[in-house]
Order: sequence, then structure tokens, then C-alpha cells
Amino acid sequence: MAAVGAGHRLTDDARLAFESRFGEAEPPRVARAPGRINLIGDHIDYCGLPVLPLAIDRAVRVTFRRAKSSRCRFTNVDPAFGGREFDLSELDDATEPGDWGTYLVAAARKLVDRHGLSVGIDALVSSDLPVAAGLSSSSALVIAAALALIDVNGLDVPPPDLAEAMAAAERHTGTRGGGMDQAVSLMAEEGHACLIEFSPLAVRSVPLPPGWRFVVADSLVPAEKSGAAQAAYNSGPVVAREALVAIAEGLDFDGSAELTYLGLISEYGVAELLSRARAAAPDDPHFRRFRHVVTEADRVRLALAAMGQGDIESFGTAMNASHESLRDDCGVSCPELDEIVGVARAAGAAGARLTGAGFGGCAIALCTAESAPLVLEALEAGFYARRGIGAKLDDHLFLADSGPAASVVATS
Ligand code: NG1
Repeated sequence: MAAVGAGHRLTDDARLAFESRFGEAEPPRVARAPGRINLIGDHIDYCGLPVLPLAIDRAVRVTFRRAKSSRCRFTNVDPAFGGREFDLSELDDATEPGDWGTYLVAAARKLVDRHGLSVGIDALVSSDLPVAAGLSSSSALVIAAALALIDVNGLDVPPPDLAEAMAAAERHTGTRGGGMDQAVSLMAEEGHACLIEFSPLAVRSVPLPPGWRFVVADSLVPAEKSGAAQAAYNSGPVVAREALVAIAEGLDFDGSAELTYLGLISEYGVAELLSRARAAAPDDPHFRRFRHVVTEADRVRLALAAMGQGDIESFGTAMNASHESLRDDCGVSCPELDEIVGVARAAGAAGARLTGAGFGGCAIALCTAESAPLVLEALEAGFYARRGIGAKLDDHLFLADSGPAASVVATS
């Protein structure tokens, strides 16, 4: 089970909002789940390849109390979201695609199926993570809601099991994602990047070199996960798989072994695969997606080595190449993300790339302590001022501090 600590001081606003909706009784508890930036390795987790995200110190919080029945009542400090209610004994599919209630029901349904839980919650959701910005707010919501339900039902679910269960739960909302976001939120270690491997799920903490700073910049283009954007995202895993099958057919790959990207890469190596793949899959989108997947896997490997040596230039070079590949081979960037990346690099960032799924959302820039203020300034003047963003700039442009993994704490 994720850590249960003591002594979280609820902000007066959160206490007031919680008590005005659910009344005063015993003090509520808080489930907190962080968002993430992905340092490198995008659109490859669903191919089973390692990725390197970082949990940040911005999170979704679910302030909750055990309900007297199996009913779950959620309210949100942001009135734009409105309340959601459902009963654990009769979960239906009557939720809107993309609606925030869908994520709550998905988490609850998976826990009911696996653990038969029956005690509901009264809950207030709050967040300082920008929504639909590629920082994984949906997975943080799923994880925080799940931890709250697990807590009131007295269950003990090991984090890797919960990460896999919640990745599966989120797929029920219609997005065919990998398992990166849920794993990093549950298993990150503060001050460390999180190397995640899949099948089986395994996480290794990698110390962040001193002096490395990550600037996060929101393109202001919402990275929604419904409608056309969801369809565009979901075509990624399909094309990647089709490309793998087509390319393996043209190779003398051992047909008795399970066909995976990892297996193919370890048998042939990236350079050999690329030269053979060009001939085997002349169909352009498939070859391009294949090239992205195998080269991004290689960049994760190189970036990991660079991080181990504190080699910021090499890490930045891998980030730059990753952005180019996501833009050109996957087609998941957009002009605003490209602009941010360009401004950050020109202002002295060691490297910059979009982070997460793309189609909008955030870019990140790797900086030193000296270059970070210059990059922030350049983005403020060169990107945000021109779009009239002055107030609340901190919601869109900030330095990402690493944060701890998800946990449940008592409040005082
Ligand atoms: P974001 O950026 O949170 O939408 C999505 C997937 C990840 C991964 C990245 C791209 C979900 C919940 N998350 O993340 O698994 O595939 O895109 O690397 O589907």
C-alpha cells in the first residue's frame, strides 16, 4: 500500500469547502497523487519499452472521509467541474467520454472487480496540476481516488499491482495508453527520475544530477483525451504494432518467441533494424512510427547513461532528437510546442522537447541553474507576453521540482 503518513495541515479553503459540502465530523484524510513530466521516452510505453519520467511537486488531492454506505460523492474545488456521485454496488457506463467523473468510475470499478470493495467516500478534489496539459492530471486523479477508496476499505494493495490495475482502468475510459503515468505517480522517489520497465513492471530510481533544472512551458493548446484527439492518440499503438508485425515478417525472427519491440531490438540492434525496416515496410507512416519507436528506445538508453554521468549536453541532445522524432515521425507536435522548444533552445537550454502525448500540452527544457532564469525570461517575453498571458503565468510556465510518490495522510 502507498505510504500512510500523519500530519497534513489542510488549507483553510479545503477544510471549509469539504465541511460545507459534507459537514463537520472526524477530520478528513488526504490522498495525494503527483503529476509528471516525461524527461524522455514518449509514445513507446505502450510498446513495452522503458521510459524516464519525473514525478513533480504538483498533484491532485482527494480530501475524503469514509461514507456510511457504498455511495461515493465527489465535489471539486473548481466549480467548473461540478459534483459527481455513484454507488459502488451499481456502477454503470453512463458517463460522458472525457468527463472527469469517468476517471473516478473507472478507478472504482477496477477496485470493485478486483477486491470487492463496498465502502464509499465523501470526497473533495483539488489540484494544482494544469488540466489537459500532458502532465498526467487524469492518471493522478485516478490514483488519488483509488488510494482514497483503498484507504476507507482497509485494503493493502502493493504499488506495482495498483499501477497496473489503474493503467487498465484508464484504458476503459477509451485511451489505449501504456503504464508510465500510473507507475511514476505511485512509485517515484523524490529527487530522482524514475526508470520504468514493463512486462514485468519494474521501477528504478535514478538520482537527478545536482544543478539540473527542468522548465515546464504549456503550449496553451489543450491536450484533450476525447474525440478526435483520443482517436489520434489511439492510432499510435495500432500503427506501432502493425509496423512491428510487418517488419518482423521480412526478417528471420524466431517465430516461436513472443514478438516484441524489446525482443527485436535486442536481437538485431537499432541500426540494423532501421536499414532492414526501410525495405520491409515501405509504407511510410508505418516505417516512420517504427523508426520513432526504436530510436526513442535508444535515446532513453543514451539519456540514462548521460544522467548517470551528469552529462547535461548529451542528455539535452537526446531530448532535442526526441522532439524532432515526435514531430516528424509521429506527427504529435504542433506549431506552439515547436515554438516553445525553439525559444528555449535559443535562450540556452541544453535540450527541449514536448512531454507526454503531445497534440498540445507542455514542453520541457533542460537547463542549468544559470540558464534556467534566462530560458524562463525568454519564454515569458517571446511566447506568453505575445499571447497576452501575464496574470497567473505560473500556471503555464514554471520550474518543475521533483516531488514524492502518491500517499494518503491524516489531517490535523
Ligand atoms: P499523457 O501525456 O498524460 O496524455 C499519454 C499516456 C502515456 C504515454 C504518453 C506518451 C495515458 C494515461 N497516458 O500520457 O501512457 O503513452 O501519452 O508517451 O494514456
